[in-house]
Amino acid sequence: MAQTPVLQEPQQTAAASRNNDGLEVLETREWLDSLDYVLARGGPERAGRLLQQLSLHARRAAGVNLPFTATTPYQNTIPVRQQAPFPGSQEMERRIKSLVRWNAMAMVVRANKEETGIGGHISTYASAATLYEVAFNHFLRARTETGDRDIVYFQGHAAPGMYSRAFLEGRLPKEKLENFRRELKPGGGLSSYPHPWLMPEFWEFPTVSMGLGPIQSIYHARFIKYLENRGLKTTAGGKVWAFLGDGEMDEPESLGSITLASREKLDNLIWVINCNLQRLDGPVRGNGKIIQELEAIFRGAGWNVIKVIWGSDWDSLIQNDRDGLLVRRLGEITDGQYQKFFVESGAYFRQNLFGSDPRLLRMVEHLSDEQLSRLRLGGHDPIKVHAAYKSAVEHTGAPTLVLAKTIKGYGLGEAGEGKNITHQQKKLNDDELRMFRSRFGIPLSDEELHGAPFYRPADESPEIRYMQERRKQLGGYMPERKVRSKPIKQVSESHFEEFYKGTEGREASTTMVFVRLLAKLLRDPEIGKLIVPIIPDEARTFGMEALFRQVGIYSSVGQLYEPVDMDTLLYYKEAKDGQILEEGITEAGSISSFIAAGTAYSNHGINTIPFFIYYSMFGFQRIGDLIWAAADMRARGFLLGGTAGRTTLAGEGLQHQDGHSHVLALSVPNLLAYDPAFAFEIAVIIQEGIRRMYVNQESIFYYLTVGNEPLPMPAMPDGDGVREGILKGMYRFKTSQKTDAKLRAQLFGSGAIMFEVLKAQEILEKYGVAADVWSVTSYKELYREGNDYERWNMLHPGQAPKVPYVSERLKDTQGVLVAASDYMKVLPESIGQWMPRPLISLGTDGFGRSEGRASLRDFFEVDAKHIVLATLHALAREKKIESKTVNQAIKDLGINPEKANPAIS
Ligand SMILES: Cc1ncc(C[n+]2csc(CCOP(=O)(O)OP(=O)(O)O)c2C)c(N)n1
Ligand SMILES: [Mg+2]
Repeated sequence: MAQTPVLQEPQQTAAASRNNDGLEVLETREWLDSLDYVLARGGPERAGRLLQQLSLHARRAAGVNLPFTATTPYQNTIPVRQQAPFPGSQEMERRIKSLVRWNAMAMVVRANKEETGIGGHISTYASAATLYEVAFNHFLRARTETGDRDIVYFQGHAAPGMYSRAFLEGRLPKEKLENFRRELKPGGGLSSYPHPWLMPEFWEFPTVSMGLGPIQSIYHARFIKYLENRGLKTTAGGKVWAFLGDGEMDEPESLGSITLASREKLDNLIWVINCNLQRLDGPVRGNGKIIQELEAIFRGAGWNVIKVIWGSDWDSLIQNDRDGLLVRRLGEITDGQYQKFFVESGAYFRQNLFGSDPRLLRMVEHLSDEQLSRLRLGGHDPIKVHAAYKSAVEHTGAPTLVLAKTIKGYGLGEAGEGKNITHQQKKLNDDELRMFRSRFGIPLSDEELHGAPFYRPADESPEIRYMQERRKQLGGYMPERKVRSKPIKQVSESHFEEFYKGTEGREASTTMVFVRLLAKLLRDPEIGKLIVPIIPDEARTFGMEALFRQVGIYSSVGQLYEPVDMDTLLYYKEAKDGQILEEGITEAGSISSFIAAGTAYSNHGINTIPFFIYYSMFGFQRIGDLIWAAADMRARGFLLGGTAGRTTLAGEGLQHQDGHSHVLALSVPNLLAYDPAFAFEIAVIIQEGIRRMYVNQESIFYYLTVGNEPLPMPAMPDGDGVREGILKGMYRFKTSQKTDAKLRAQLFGSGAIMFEVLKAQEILEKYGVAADVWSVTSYKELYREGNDYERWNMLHPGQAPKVPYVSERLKDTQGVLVAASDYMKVLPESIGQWMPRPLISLGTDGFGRSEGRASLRDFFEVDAKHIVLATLHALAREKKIESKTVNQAIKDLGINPEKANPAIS
């Protein structure tokens, strides 16, 4: 129950209002007095029941329909009398907070003095300092009594505050702070924002691409419950905290999954939204109220919402507001206007907020303008923030949202407090530094101020001792990233052997092969339980429904219904210990689960191995930023682009047919990308992936494309170098038997197009061309290695040059070079520079079409006949054959030379 009940006056005409005014006031007072009596006797619960009965009665008796409202009045959710007492020393914590504020500000100011334009943010942390300090001193547990830990997503551009605190804790030396945003300085610096890739012992979650922290925190909290329900995580009780911006809530990823959190009753999740009412350019909702808007959204979604709007200074004003006049007035004012109040004088505040009604003016007549302008907001009051957090951690059955009202740039005064420019403020002049120093009581003299020096009291000072003691009580420092898991044992070879033999003429798609391998791995006594299959509602598309029954679909409540297909072998089995994460139609949610599972080795000391399979088109281009975050976070696991290939996915057309995910995959530095053609290639790649990621503990992850075209899977060729070649990116799959031929070619195929290349090899024999066929499993690996060696050679003149794998493998080959894949031409071209002769690349540039495979491959010019044509064309270019032979071939092969160019049609 809220504190003083606020009267929502019904709308009425002006005349009625005049006639009834006196009577209404009297009547209202009588009702309120009665309610107060009930409250005093029966408590808030009894009062709540009574109000519900009243509203029911009014509806039944006279059809009175109270207007739907998802919001509560514009006041704190926790009434003063239910507020938990503050457990620490307020004075000491204020002093510590001031020191953190100072050094955070100094870090940005100094960095920009040294190098103009280096950037950084002062005002975000300035507004959030209390929200963080209360959490650091009382709530965020690096280790709980049971050995669990809290997981914290820090707001990306509040990073200076986290560095500043770590400096005071003695964890970061001054030199590092000097090099904020200068990571290439000798000795290293500090990342602008949280980047585990760059600061692997400090940051855990890259949150600065806004919206990614919110969605990841939800799926992380859910993944923790999954680990617990499956018996993989034995410690419990940790919370997931996410500190977020109010502007950040505009990102679709921020709000898109909030109902998952309530549906799954994630009471281990707490969001703190810093409602400073501003984003980068200006107000978040100048003409509205972001706190009320978010309250409505989250309450509607089933969250426990705690508003922290007014500081303790407002308590008596609000308590004396018997008729709810003040709270109503506070609720009328727009955020844009509040922002104006923050920067204006107390007189302006009095006149414009309270001046609308003489009764309001009377409420504040005992306060001077100065006192009025200093009335603190809830988000700057440790008592209110503490009470909110305490209530949040104790809440059960639903996630909690704390909405804290603050001022952006708090404490910056003229330099930007509450101003629209504040987000970008990076410089303070001497006067402004002096003001900041005095306001927060930093013991630096005027002379010392110039240059904004860092300030850290001695280790023995009461401030440092206090903060160290608090962190000790809470189990250690935060943030801190470490690898908490041990390597796993090498996986048994036996799971993979079947795939080396091939399918002996039977047809199987590479997706089927993958699913079969996954099913085997799931049965492994060691790693089986660690595997996390993740699917965004496509299991049937990928032929994975057999897994439903084998390992079950995770559901926190089990299966509360009799599935419609119960009598079938492969029924839709949900279970509390189900292993599959069937995420529904959300690639963003699924990759968030992938990230949670792929980083559990560090976050929770559990080596879960995620396999996330999805429509390849909806991976890199749809959720590329989350994949980038996964890379930054050193996530491990396998991404599987299913139904891949622009021409291999028949029928689905322009939106589904992916011919570029491998090009986009080039951009992710620690990702290995493979386009396997055969079952044995998949087996080799996955076996090696598990070894490198979970035995060797390398910070890499994998992308494999798998197709749905049924094809006969051959046996793995004998010979050394095949396994190595598969992993390094290429190997010779089939050497031409035509030893006497004068005309020669080397053909490169990948994925399903490999089979077109093999067909082309046969046709070419009819033209007297002996072609060897290579399987290129990974252009990306070849490209990476080629560049690596190229660079080394450039930097080491006079030394024996390193030879890229491509060059080494092709050096003794003869003939023209032709590559064909189901991806853009640029993919093979990316390694052309290390080939001994010019390469002709066939690929699928352009928009897809709804068509069958044969027509698509003809349209995109990647089928056998076009590979033959490209080879003959290359031979003619080399003057090995005459152009009329090529012309004849065009006719014989039935190619229309005037057909439209697929790349631009
Ligand atoms: C996806 C994305 N878009 C844009 C930005 C650039 N950006 C950084 S901070 C910011 C404003 C943040 O406002 P808010 O979330 O309210 O945070 P505050 O600083 O006010 O706490 C913007 C637009 C970003 N970091 N990420
Ligand atoms: Mg903001």
